[in-house]
Amino acid sequence: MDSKEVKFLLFHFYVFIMNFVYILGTAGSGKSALTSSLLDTLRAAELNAISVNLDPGVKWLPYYPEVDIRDYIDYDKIVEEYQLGPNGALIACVDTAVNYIEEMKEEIEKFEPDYVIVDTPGQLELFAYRDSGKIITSTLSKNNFSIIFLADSIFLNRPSDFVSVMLLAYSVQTRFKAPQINCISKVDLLSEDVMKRAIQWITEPITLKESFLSEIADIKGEFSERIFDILLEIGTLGEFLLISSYTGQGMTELFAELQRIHTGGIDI
Ligand SMILES: Nc1nc2c(ncn2[C@@H]2O[C@H](COP(=O)(O)OP(=O)(O)O)[C@@H](O)[C@H]2O)c(=O)[nH]1
Ligand SMILES: [Mg+2]
Repeated sequence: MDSKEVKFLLFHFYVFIMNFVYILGTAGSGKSALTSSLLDTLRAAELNAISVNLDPGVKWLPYYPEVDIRDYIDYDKIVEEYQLGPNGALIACVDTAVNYIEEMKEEIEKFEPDYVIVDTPGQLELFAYRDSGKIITSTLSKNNFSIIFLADSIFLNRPSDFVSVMLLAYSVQTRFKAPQINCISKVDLLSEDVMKRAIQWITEPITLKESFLSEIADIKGEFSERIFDILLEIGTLGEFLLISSYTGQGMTELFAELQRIHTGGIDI
């Protein structure tokens, strides 16, 4: 093989590296809205970004998915055929999706994308805590994927709410064992005071710890303190970004973090 051929192969290898980003989060946290704004951000940076919708039950999306689970699975048909309620039907749909994942992968590859943004079903547990979620991520993207974990800014109202989101973020991290960026969405809805307090909680965790411990003083105080310290040690809090898909706040930081994970030489 001469050097021209080696160069050609290297170039081909380079262009075929697809970076998968799965957006997971609590119901209604803005996963689909973030998929849309992230596509805009990546495309503005002249990257070839496509989207995959994995929510079989969604009626409307704020973006046009290049690959869509709804082309393979008919949610209404499954409800009718198996006489299931909405939650049972969604579980059946996501579990059935596993059968079509190779076909979806072929569809994705045709676009030769730099980034594949994957929008997951409304309810976090459907994707994060069922085996199908893990099968889908490993079949579609082998080990080359990251996760954006999204929680609604409503969780910034009380210290204990925020700590519970940190625990949730950690539980997703332990499930997927992938590089993960934790984000609080819809920060455009926060008052200036709550926003300031959130920034302080994130940059000076001792302030969050004090407020958290005084809020839950009567219930298992020492135990909670130890859990909080462990969360800090793991670094869960340091990685929280405050973002808004509507105003674009935090999107530059999110983009930089994604690029750092996917092209910055971090082991994934
Ligand atoms: N104010 C505000 N609303 C948002 C933002 N992102 C999403 N939403 C709204 O939150 C609701 C749920 O958003 P969606 O993307 O469907 O959430 P998903 O269920 O997690 O995919 C919708 O009414 C969105 O318009 C945001 O950044 N700011
Ligand atoms: Mg959605």
